[in-house]
Amino acid sequence: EDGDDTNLGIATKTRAKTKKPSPYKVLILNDDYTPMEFVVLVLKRFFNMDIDEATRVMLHVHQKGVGVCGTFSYEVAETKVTQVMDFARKNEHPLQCTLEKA
Ligand code: TYC
Repeated sequence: EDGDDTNLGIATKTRAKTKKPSPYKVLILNDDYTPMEFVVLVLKRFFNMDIDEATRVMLHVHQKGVGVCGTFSYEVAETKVTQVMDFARKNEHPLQCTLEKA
């Protein structure tokens, strides 16, 4: 029981609204030129996957065209996309990465 003294003994617990951030998926796209090894490295480096998970996700993308790297707040997802795109460009690979509301 909380709140003011107009409360006639009825429990009326309230919470201040804490805004949970809406989740965003980071997606990686297939292309014909980026080496499989490089994609695995990206998944390990930026999404903390182990070698088995990174290989599984990379092969999924290779076969299906797109795959999910993870789900994050908008801010973190945007940062991951920028990091991956910068790393791919620096290494002269056409790898594309984007985000989508989950
Ligand atoms: N299709 C690429 C190849 O055959 C491998 C690849 C996988 C590229 C996943 C991008 O997101 C990707 N070398």
